[in-house]
Amino acid sequence: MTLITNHMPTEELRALDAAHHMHPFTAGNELAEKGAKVITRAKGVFLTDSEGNEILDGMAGLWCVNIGYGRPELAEAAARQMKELPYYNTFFQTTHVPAIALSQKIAELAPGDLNHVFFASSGSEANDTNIRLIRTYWDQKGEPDRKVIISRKNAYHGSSLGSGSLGGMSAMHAQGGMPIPDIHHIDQPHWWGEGGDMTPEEFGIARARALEDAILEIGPERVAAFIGEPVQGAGGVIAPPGTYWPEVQKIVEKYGILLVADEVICGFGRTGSWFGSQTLDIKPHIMTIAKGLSSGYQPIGASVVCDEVAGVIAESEFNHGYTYSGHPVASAVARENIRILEEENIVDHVRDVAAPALKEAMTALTNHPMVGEFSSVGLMGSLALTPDKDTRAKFAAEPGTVGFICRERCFANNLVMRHVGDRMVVSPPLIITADEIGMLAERARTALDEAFEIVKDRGLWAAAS
Ligand code: PXG
Repeated sequence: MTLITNHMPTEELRALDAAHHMHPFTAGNELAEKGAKVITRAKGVFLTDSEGNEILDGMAGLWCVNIGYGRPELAEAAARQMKELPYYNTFFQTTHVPAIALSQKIAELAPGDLNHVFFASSGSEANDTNIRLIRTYWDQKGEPDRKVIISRKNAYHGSSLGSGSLGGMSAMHAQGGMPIPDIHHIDQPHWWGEGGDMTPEEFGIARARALEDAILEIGPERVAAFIGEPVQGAGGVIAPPGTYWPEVQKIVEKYGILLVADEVICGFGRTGSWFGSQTLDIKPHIMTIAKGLSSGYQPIGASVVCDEVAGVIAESEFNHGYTYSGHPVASAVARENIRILEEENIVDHVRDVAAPALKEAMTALTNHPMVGEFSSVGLMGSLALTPDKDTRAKFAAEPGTVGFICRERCFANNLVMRHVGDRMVVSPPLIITADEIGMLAERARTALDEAFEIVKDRGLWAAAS
């Protein structure tokens, strides 16, 4: 038997990884040749890799480690719960204290009458739950024709068949038979990339009206719901113009359809409020949560449901659930995570300290020749890379070529920033200090300088015609 530990040489770990481990969203052969970066430990906002590098994690893992790495309280909560009751289910008329305590707390924090929680182990599962909840709701209301869920191109709602179909990622739809029927995608409110000559305000209204156009085209009696991330995350941190959500809200109300806010990234403080819906003044009937719910320390997600929808669903048996719905250890860890977020006023820290500091430090990068804008809401933001700031031009090269070069230079400078096409996204742990934000921006500038040289050397400094 091979005992595999942190102390093994990196090359051996990489070889074993390449031999046996299939990575998500990765070209396997390419990675096998290059070798994966092996992360061995983490504390606060810093990761350590197997070569001893200290890397500033500008992505909070995958947008999820809100309270930062290495909080022993969460480990203790997990150990305590594992000793007392490591597992029991919530099917067939049973329950347990961790699920009760967590659902009560979520209901207390969630806006409006979002008082009911259906647990899952991820955001994807929670969005699959939502599809079935929404369609079952309309069935039970006597409107079984209302099946169509409207979403947006370039949305991300997960990777399972249902949630991936809700999402609007064309590269995902190209594989494995997505989207499932009765999901309709409208254009996204991405002014920088698609706004043309309109002002952001005009464009926000226009893209909201695309929802009304779609409802009318499909037939209002067939439309069940609209789903959107308050601020699109995986799509490149697309903060919609201020006019967008108020207009969407009006349209949703006019046609009496359900509104789902996918808060998987925005929830639990990321935007400077507990939920993105509060920051953007959205009134959803259902919220999807995951990630920051446990700061990623345990896999857990949920659908948070309003009184009306939960009341209708409760009228008969809802034939849906996961073995790990409300898993006691995940629930106990999530509850402890929320205690820390509350007691350490981390959401206020985002709003009052970290978000303004990030905006200032990253906006200063817009004097770099390659950076067109920095757009952010709270502690999620993105830099637009462009060969021509005035026209917001795209690069002539395949989208993402320049972004990838920039991401590689970030890595080389011990900074994790992800690229989405040619936008560089940032979403650090919420506990990041002003000094650490300064370090983040400094490393980003060095990476941009190095990437700029490479871009010029390779003849990529050219706008698409
Ligand atoms: N909704 C949203 C808004 C998300 O961002 C999901 C649902 C799915 O959650 P799970 O827990 O099933 O992954 C997500 C996940 C990236 C990246 O690199 C983003 C996500 C996941 C993985 C990678 O941007 N978002």
